[in-house]
Amino acid sequence: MTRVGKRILNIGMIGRGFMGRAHSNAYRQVSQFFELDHRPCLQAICARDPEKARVFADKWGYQSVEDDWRRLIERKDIDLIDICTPNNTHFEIAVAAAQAGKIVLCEKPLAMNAGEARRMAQAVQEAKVPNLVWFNYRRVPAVVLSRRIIDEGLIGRVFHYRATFLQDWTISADVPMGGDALWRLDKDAAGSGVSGDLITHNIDTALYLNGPIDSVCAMVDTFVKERPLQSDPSRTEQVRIDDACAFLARFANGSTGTFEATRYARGHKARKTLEINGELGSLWWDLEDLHQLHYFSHRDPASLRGWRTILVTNPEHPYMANWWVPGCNIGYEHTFIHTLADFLKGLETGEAVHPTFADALQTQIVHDAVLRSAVQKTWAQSSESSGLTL
Ligand code: SOE
Repeated sequence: MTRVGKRILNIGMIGRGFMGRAHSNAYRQVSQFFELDHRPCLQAICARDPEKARVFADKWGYQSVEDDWRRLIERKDIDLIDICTPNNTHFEIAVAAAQAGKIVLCEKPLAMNAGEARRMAQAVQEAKVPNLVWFNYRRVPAVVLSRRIIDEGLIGRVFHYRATFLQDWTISADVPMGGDALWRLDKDAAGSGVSGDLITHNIDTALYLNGPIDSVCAMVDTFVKERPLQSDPSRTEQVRIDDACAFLARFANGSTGTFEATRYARGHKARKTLEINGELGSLWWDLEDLHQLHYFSHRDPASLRGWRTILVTNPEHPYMANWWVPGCNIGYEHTFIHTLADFLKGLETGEAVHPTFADALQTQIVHDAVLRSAVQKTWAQSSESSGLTL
């Protein structure tokens, strides 16, 4: 306990890359902006290169450094393990952490495939440890507001769900693959390409807003067939990840969906969009302009009907009362702070905070179906029951 009576939650962070930074920032900020019983303490950072780990520890305020995640998990002074390493390491670390009785948080996608994800979800369920996957876009205020609008019946029966995630950073054939940051281009480390890295975000957002996806029909493509290796730029190897992925979906609620993700959409950096068309209205949102939610209501008087743009910064809007004054925006990093704030609240109430590992398993099941469908060139079922409590 601290002097002000907060329960200290000792964090053991594994990974010091982009996500290690995004999560560390959330641990440092959350207590300043949200009233919570728990106060995170940055107890240890773990990374393979001890020197780089020390530099990271100094910058972010971690108390100690480890270079072996197994040792970190054995430590009695660690309550929570946060996994921010490449996808091919999530399974082993998460299962070991759960078996050691630690709270486990994992960066997305949860696993390399649904088989791994299922065993991870079982491990946290058997160990009865709180768990969460950092699909952070569920916590954009405008996305949460969309869910409220849908739940209040304001757009009525949904006909269409449309999602994109467009980037352009791998168009040059000179971009190397493998190693720091660029492991996302290496199939052995990432498992897949944009389908795992970007479309899983959109699947998670869709499951949150529009419910389960029953079946999918997909295609994938790889435009740059060979790339130099980051570890040895004089060598090139075959690219085995998907550069672009698109699929049609049938949702359990009867609506149809289209999903597209690519790293070859010149001019787009992180254009994650969603559009939902219902009988009574529609919603449209874009991550690159994350405070603006576009809403059309067919119930408006005919002469006034038109798309309205809601600036989602009022205290009445999700999370915004915790920040500044209306009109003063927040950004990408806040979605991680919101995720953590909700998770810490869940520790107080004992209620699961979503997406849990079991929720992320559902996303992984859809993702597996997408890849299966693309290979088999046919529709694939994506609604297999996980048999786990969500
Ligand atoms: C890839 O460029 C990436 O950083 C993803 O790995 C993140 O999950 C996404 O939120 C932004 O893009």
